[in-house]
Amino acid sequence: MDKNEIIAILEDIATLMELKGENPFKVRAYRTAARNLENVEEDLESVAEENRLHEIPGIGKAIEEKITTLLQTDQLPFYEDLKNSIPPGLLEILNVPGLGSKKINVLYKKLKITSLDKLKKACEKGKVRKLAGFGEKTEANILDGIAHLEQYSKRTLWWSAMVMVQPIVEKLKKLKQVQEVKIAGSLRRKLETVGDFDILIASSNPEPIMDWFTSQDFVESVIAKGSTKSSIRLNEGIQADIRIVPKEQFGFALLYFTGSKEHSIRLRQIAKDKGYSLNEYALTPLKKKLITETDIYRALGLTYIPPELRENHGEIEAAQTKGLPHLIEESDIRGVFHNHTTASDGHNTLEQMVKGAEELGWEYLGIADHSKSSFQANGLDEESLLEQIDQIKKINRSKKYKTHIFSGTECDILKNGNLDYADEILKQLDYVVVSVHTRFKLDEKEMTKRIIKALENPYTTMLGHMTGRLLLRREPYLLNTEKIIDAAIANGKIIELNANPQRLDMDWRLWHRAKEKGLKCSINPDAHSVEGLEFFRAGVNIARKGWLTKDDVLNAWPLSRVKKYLSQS
Ligand code: DGT
Ligand code: CA
Ligand code: CA
Ligand code: ZN
Repeated sequence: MDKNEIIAILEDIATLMELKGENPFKVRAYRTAARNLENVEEDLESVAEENRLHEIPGIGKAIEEKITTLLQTDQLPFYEDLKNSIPPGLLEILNVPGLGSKKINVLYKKLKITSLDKLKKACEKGKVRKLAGFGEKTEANILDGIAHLEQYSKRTLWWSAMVMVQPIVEKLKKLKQVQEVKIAGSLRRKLETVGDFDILIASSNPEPIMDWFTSQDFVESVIAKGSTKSSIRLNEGIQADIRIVPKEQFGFALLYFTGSKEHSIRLRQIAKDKGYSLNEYALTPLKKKLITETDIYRALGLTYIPPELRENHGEIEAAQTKGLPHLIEESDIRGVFHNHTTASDGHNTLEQMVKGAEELGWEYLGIADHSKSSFQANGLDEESLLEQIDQIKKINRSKKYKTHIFSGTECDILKNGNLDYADEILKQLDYVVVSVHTRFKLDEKEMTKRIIKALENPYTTMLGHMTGRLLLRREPYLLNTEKIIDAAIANGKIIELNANPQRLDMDWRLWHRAKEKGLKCSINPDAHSVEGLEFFRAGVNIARKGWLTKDDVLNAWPLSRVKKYLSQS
């Protein structure tokens, strides 16, 4: 077991103990231990072998023993017992935004609340507001939070969905009856979250495929089974719809089941206006053989529309006039800017990150560790940041890597819109990403003003994760996105497209218009490890959904153009 897993378990233990209402000093001891472990740079196993764990501040005998057990056996009976001693419904309540373990303990003790359902009913009856420390506002927030959770539980992040569906598709491809397999629906349109999986297969012999599909280990239950159409529930709880069509219908079926519904409705209307009828089987009465989606679009007088754009956001009109943009592709990316190292809360060192970027074939890599106010993320004080700038200069001069390193920061936007470092520091950096990490609860006006002030700072290069949302976990903070986009353009600043699959922020629905107004984008993985660099792919998907071309995206530009841009901004 590695350090990060152990830290997560120690934090979990603290939360669970707090849920049970245990001694706050004991709870704090686990939190402190977890935090101090973050700062240990040595290999934890060697520290343990040399019996030096207790030398780490905040780690006493009891916690030392637990860490040793975890390192040696990958398990901790104390932790398992603790988990088992808590009603599972209480753990679920932990997911309600704004409800911490202390408050949940009060709900449990005073109102015997042990599940989300019971909590919802108690709020509806006005029982929660009467508890000390709760009040009407808290009660309303809890109800709001539960409503969001119910929505969240119906969908899955695109990135996680792909991890589940990809191996299934690979297995299907190997079946001899299968002529072609495609993922359809929102998954193919690369929507940030998906409701279910739609898998389309071409075959002249569907029965054996359906028999295979409905009897696999990954299937939890079969919802409906027919010879050409089935629905199953995967072990992960997600539904998958599978349809099998003859090869000659494949293009039509693919077009139909890719959707979106709104896009398809428009296509059917265009067909109708031309005197045809379009459905998932054919375009009648056209006799000509239409094989691919491209053929079908062409028959309707349209150029091919990539799945990402099929949202009825103006793509039909653009395809009628051959005006679709040449969308950015993964291979256009030449580097990325928003990345963390072990200097703040990343899991890999600067050089490991550079090596990772080099392996991806990138011309440049920007390092943007957290700033000093982000103490929860081990933000850098001025001295450490200046050291990092020096370190980067040395590595660049040494020409040890093919990838050029830019020194940057992810600088906190303070409550009043000021930045977390003074100008003398900021001016020594190649670029500055500015982000909100605290005080999420400001009203819309104040939050908008705060962010615009940060955009007006001459040293700001780009705005990080604009809305602070975490998909299926946390709603955006209140802000006027239109005003922020306009302020970014007016001040010549970039807005990032944070490519972390849980953020994908700024949202694709805003990019199309923003880029027409002149806004530039940077696709930023917000990587906290070498593997995290891979998130750039999720960002490219969303950039495509936002109609972006490689010219709209800073990190698709060659090194020389980027250097010039950064030196002028
Ligand atoms: P999701 O699953 O909620 O993330 O979104 P989709 O788009 O994957 O929707 P889903 O799975 O219900 O259906 C897959 C596709 O099938 C959808 O994108 C378009 C097509 N489709 C489904 N229902 C209808 C419908 O009532 N009318 C039309 N025209 N197409 C439909
Ligand atoms: Ca779907
Ligand atoms: Ca479906
Ligand atoms: Zn951040």
